[in-house]
Amino acid sequence: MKHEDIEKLLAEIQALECKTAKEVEEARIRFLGKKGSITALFEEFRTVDKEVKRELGRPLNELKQAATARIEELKEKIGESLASQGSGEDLSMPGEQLPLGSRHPVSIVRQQIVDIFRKFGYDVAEGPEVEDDYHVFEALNFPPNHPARDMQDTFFVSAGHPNPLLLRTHTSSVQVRSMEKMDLPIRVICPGRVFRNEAISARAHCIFHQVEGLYIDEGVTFADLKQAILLFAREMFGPQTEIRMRPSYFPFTEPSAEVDVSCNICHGKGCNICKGTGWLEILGCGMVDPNVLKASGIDPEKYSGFAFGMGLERIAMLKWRVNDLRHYFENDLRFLKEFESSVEI
Ligand code: 2U9
Repeated sequence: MKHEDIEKLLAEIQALECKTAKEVEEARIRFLGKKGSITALFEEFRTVDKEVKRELGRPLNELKQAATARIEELKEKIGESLASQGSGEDLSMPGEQLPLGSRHPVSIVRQQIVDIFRKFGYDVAEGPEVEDDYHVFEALNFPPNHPARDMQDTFFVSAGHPNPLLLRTHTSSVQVRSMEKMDLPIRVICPGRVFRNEAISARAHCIFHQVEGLYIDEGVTFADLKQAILLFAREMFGPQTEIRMRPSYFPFTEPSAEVDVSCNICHGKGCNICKGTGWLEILGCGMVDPNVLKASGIDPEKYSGFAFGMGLERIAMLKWRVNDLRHYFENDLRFLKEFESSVEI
């Protein structure tokens, strides 16, 4: 072990330059690692005689200190320049373009319907999906033993007697809440998700979406209902659209009707969409039953009203000729991309 060995390493250390953190670490290992050249000198130092120890002890220690300090200095320098470079990315480059998604067909139809009724002066109201028996059935004139209240048709959340919690089977509960709190006249439209205990198939699903509407004022008649539905149908399906009404029954309306629109695919000639009839069923409606008005504290002698309801999946099925309800809930991109051109941004 000679003085020159130490001096040679010291010169190397002082001249050491590194460009990356990896190079600094490699240099540290080369000089100070277990098998590093400075470590090797320290091992040799243990074997030399006293006189050499006295002579080379201090320079050897100084060599180690100089190496450690230089390595630390280089580490700091590289750390600073990395920080000043940020992540190394060129931030002036244009970003990667994210693919634009498309609106779901049910959302598109809901928005169209809501926009039409907004134009007619209706407010939009929303309410809870977990509702109580009172707002879904009792206040809407459903008799206590009505089949819709059966466990086979309704998802119950809690058994609570006499007013169990359940998943609403229609959005009519929102209109009941509007009648409870809004001043008259009421013109309200209620879009929302509803739940029915149905076996899932191409034609039925346990979750679907509705838009319901309610109009209450003095002197509202069936003629007003018919005109509102006709105007809506022409806005929604085109100005040539005709409607027809067929008598029906709902616990909450009397009289009640189902509404068909003229098939704008075959224009009445008969096709497989309208099953050869020239008509497509799109909604149900009627004059609000006096018992329903009374239940929410509205005097049926003074006020009358009409209501209507429609299923959005069904309307979207007719519009885009979708043949299986399950497509709406599967989020298959091949299906969703079909509606890209319908996006209005
Ligand atoms: C109040 C009073 C009356 C809402 C109405 C219908 C007729 C109707 C169905 C269409 C297809 C439900 O989605 S569907 O299965 N709805 O036929 N709905 S009248 O009547 C109301 C609502 C609220 C207070």
